Amino acid sequence: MNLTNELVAAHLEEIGVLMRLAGENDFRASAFDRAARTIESLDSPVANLIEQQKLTDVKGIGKSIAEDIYALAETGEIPVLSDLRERVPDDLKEWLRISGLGPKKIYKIHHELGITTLDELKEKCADGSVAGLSGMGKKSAEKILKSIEWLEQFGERCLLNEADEIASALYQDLKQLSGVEEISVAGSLRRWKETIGDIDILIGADSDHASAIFDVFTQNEHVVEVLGRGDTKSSVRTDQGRQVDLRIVSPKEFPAALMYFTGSKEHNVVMRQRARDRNLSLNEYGLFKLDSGGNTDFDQPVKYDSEKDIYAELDLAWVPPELREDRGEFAWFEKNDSISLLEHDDIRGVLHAHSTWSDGKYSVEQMARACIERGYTYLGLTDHSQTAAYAGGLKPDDVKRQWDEVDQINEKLSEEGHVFTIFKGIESDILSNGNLDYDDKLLEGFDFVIASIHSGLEMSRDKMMARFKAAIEHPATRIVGHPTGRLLLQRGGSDIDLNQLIEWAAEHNTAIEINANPRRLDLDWRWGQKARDCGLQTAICPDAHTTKGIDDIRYGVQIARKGWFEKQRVLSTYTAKELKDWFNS
Ligand code: DGT
Ligand code: CA
Ligand code: CA
Ligand code: ZN
Repeated sequence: MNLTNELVAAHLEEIGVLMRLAGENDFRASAFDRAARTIESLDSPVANLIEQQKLTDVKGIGKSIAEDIYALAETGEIPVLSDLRERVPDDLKEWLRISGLGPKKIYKIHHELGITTLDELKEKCADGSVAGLSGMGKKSAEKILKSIEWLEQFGERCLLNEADEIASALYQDLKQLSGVEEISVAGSLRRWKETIGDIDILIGADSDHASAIFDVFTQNEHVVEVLGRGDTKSSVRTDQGRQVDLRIVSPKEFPAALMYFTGSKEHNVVMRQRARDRNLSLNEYGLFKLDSGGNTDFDQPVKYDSEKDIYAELDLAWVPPELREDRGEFAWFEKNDSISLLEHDDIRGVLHAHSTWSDGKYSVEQMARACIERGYTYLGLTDHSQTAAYAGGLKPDDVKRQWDEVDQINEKLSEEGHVFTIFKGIESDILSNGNLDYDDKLLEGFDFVIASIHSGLEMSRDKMMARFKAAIEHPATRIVGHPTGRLLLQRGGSDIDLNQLIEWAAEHNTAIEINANPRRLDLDWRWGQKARDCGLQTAICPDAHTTKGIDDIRYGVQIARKGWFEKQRVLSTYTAKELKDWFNS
């Protein structure tokens, strides 16, 4: 086993969680949490310390936890963890997926009400038993119920990054096999939907290769269960519980099959109707003429070599997969040959990132260097503001000290020959009365302000809108952060009028970010047409709390494309100079 720092930290963290679920001493559980954090933030590989038997030299790693880690290195297991995994009921582990319910509360409910299943929990929330527990109350019980509903609705889906990682690994594995002439991801992942049900992969290969390709697919190291296997399709479940469908069609059929299995269903319905209107029939096998009875005449195929050819037969230009949702693409591609959408290479800098000054895991300098390594030319640093005490928000004094540090690092980087700018930003909470989180004088000193709501997300629509209005009208606000506050597959967003918000923001020359964290992807792409009509600006904001978090920009770019954003309306494509001018405009 390759023992990375992350992997060791994950094991320790799991011990902490399971200990609490088992109702054990919270103090001991916390020691595992702390150790996990420590290992995670080590500068060097923990594997070296293990090899030299020097774990206890690390502050925060005691003798007993060190023994656990050595055991992990030697045997691939930690006895305490194996024991806990056995002892804690699987149903209780399921409860962890309920947003707002931590392991301590879970144990309390489980222990005091003597229940273990999700159904029992629902019952006890509804009948007031949960509300009656000390430290719970009616509000918490209602929240739990709502979260369970969410879980039941979306539990079978996963976040974009998870699906993307699984699909890429399988894709790499399969594409090099002999006989594979064409291969593509299809379905919602090719369309870059914000969450993914199952992963679809399509291969074009002659049928005599199919069996060998399916063998490799079903024997992949991440596959834990084969759900089905036929001559042209096989479905598996991966170790993270995701379903993957692999279909193999003949290379000739590949373009039509790819179009069909990319979807969306809504897009396909319109495409099929367009075919009918032209006396044609479109299906997963190809494009065919209709016979005199109006049925598909499989003996009269229309020739095509690509998706583009098929679209052309239906009087359309090729539609990028992101736009295949029946949301205006037909009107556009009837009239236009193409569309200019944001591209990954257009992104010049990183806006919205946190450092150790608030709840980020890396220093300002580390974050800046990580941006440089990735070829970006600026970092819009935005730690949390003072009210976000839970996230280490900056007091006015901290702000000034941070500014000094930014000046120093900017100078140092410039002396080293880097053309790079760290902008002094802040992610200011929008307080419940709509005020920003510092006085105007201090706010003026920032290069730019992202205004976000982090608490009181459940206020009424009117109150929420009043908060946003005040924040947008404040001259310091340049970008509105994650407007709905939703956490995908965990909790819904605030009840707000996004049409109105987009109009206000556009009127005030304020951008609304596309928060690129796969958990958020907020602004949602469905508002793309409204944004386009209003000329709304956006920024692709990774909301990075780690250096790796910067790479979430990838998902933000895809969502911006799905929302019809072209380069010009995306601040992250500006040069540092252009951005500075825009901040001051
Ligand atoms: P998902 O898996 O829920 O994230 O969403 P999709 O879009 O990947 O849906 P999936 O996996 O059920 O099917 C993949 C594509 O295949 C879908 O986008 C369109 C096409 N497709 C599947 N079933 C049907 C159908 O009954 N009618 C039509 N028109 N297309 C279908
Ligand atoms: Ca799918
Ligand atoms: Ca599927
Ligand atoms: Zn943030």
